[in-house]
Amino acid sequence: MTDLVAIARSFFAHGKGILAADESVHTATTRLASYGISASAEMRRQYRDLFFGAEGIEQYLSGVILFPETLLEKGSDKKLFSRSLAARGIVPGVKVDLGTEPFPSSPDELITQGLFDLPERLAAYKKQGAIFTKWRAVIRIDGDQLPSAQALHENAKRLASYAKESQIAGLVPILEPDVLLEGNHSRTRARAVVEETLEMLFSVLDEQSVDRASIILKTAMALSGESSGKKDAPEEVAEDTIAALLKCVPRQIAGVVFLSGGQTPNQATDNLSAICRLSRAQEGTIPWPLTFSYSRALQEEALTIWKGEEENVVDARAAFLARLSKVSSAVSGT
Ligand code: 5MM
Repeated sequence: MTDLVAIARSFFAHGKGILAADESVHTATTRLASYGISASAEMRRQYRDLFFGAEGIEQYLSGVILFPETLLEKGSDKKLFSRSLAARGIVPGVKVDLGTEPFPSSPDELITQGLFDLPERLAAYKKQGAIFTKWRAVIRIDGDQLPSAQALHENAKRLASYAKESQIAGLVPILEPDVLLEGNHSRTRARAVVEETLEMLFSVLDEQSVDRASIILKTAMALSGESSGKKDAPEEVAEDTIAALLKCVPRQIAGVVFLSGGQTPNQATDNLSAICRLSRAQEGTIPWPLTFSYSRALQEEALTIWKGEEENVVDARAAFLARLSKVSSAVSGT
């Protein structure tokens, strides 16, 4: 277990964080299409290569979350992505959930699948070079109706079972209960749901005796819903997010990473900067290291430039590195 703790802590090296490049085939197809790029397996490989092949990413990235197919693919340097990342000191991991399905007792809510053959898949991913794993649960807010306690409980049980299996397999688990930005809720409501979600999660993790020291929490920030018409000040986001974490997250976990959740790259950077600033100002009271694990907020600007064209790769990579530099500065305060 000691090795897992050391690996989990290594993600929080000064100014570094995690790139979430684990879009499923469905999400990658939709995302590429939204930038006018028609998706295929080869185009998805080039999409990964755009980011992983950018020179200097190791200054900013401690880890990359891959989709399983990417573990078996090679970059334009003809090396396996997982090996070339590891050679640059960037730890490769893999998304191991199998996406969501409607929760039978509350069909407007989603439950994450993938426990059935998880031990076998974990063993295979480990052989293929994965050092850590990630499982995402999706939590929808709808007024005071959703999330239901039953859906929160079921998702928490599955996150806990996944975390336990991942630790048994010798792979650091990243637990991602993603409280969605979709909706017209207030920031206060989002904070209350983040708290309810995390309280449920950590109580179930304890029931299932999951080792706390080697888990990483990947959480949403406390933000007003995207159709609420409200734009939160970064300081407000920071205050509510830190308060929710302090109330619900045990001090022993290895660290907390944030998802961007559909915020613009600038919002995700500014909010993270305010969160980390507040954390530094409250030195001694915030027990865990904090950093980013963004997908959209890191990749969006580069995708706009790339358009799936080889001739745009250099400029797209420059935009990616510029955003990485800003997000890294947000974490380190430099
Ligand atoms: C990259 O998207 C990940 C996989 O999502 P799907 O299962 O829907 O394809 C997702 O888990 C991602 O790691 C997180 O949502 C963080 O990404 P954002 O864009 O919210 O930072």
